[in-house]
Amino acid sequence: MSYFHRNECRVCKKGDLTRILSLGEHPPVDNFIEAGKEQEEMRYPLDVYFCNTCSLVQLLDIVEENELFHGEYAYFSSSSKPLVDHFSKYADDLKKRHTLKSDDLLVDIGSNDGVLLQFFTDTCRVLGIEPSANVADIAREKGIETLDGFFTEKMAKDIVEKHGQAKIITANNVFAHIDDLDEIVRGVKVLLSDDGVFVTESHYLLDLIEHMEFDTVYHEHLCYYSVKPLCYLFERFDMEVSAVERVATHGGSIRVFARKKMGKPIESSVAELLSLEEQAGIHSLSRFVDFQKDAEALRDKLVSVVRGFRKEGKKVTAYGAPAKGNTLLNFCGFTGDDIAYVTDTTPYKIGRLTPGSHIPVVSPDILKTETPDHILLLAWNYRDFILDKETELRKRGAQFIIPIPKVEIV
Ligand code: DWN
Ligand code: ZN
Repeated sequence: MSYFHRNECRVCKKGDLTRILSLGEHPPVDNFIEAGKEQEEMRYPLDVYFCNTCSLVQLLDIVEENELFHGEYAYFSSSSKPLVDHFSKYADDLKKRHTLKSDDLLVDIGSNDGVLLQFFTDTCRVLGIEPSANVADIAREKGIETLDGFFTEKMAKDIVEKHGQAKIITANNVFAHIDDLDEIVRGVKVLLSDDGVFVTESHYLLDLIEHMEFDTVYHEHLCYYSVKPLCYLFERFDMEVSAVERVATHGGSIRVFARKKMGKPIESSVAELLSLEEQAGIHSLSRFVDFQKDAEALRDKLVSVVRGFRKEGKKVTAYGAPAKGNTLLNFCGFTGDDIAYVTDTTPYKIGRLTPGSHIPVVSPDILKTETPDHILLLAWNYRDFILDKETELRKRGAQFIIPIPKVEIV
């Protein structure tokens, strides 16, 4: 298992970079392990940098992608109902924005278990691209043609030869995971029709910094996008950002529409969000000077709350085993002595241990009979849905600890 350190920004290729956050050494957050395999675990530096040229916030320690996305990838987008609902609405929004004919092709890069494409199978031709075979198989079971592997310019040429160019290409919670962005954008230019649109959705830097969502920092997430560096990137390929939308998913995300330059007008949403970013200061290094201190302060508060409860003999468990939850657990240094178990709805995760903290992941069924005193909500991005769903558990006396954007007990 290997990683390497990049010395230049992956968008502008300049080397004027400043480290703004260091979370220590962490194992890949989606590598849930079987008991007995704790010793095999590798840890890598988890440091975040700011590019003083194009303002891209990014990781420069890159874990080899087959170490992160492999035949046993643990993330199934359809494991969270709120996320399936999100992609259903996303599909409706896209259909409203872009009239699709039955012969049009929609390609989803990083299509996971077909969570978005499933809403287009009766509208147009669809094609998924997914490197994790175990997840891609679920999409195929839904009748969604899915190519194995990582998207490349060569794959784009092969797709055009066989299927023609695409009217829409999407990349959801994928475009932030790519080290060689140039390869992807070159491939998109080959695959996208001249009147087509490339739509990416990634968690949004403005939400991350304003709501202290530092747990969304992990090795899969190489970029923490704002509009400015994305405009810079597409400009380098004679493409343009034509529209942007903020969406609520994953603690706050940004949906970015890009296209080949054809002289068409740019939506006002782009200038509006660029100006909001400028006012919020996220194009300047100074906005990030307290990031490390603020993250450590939240960590120290959470550790003192959890260990305070444990000293009182209380039982503390966790709810949801999201990728970000593992960054938080490991940054806090929690182990099974602090958190007895983590419940999660993903069959693949149940029966395994969380990476680094080695806490058992169990089925939520346990909560039908057990009432922990306190439950750390690691999947805080589904807070309303979960607190509503667990009303009865809370009536039985369980209190939830919400870690982000600030530690609170509800
Ligand atoms: O980039 C990525 C982000 C955007 O999505 C991927 N690397 C992986 C994933 O990150 P995540 O694991 O933090 O995503 P979620 O959707 O916040 O994960 C939620 C977890 O909580 C899932 O494992 C399912 C689980 N869950 C649960 O146990 N009970 C979710 C809900 C809603 C529930 O009620
Ligand atoms: Zn840069």
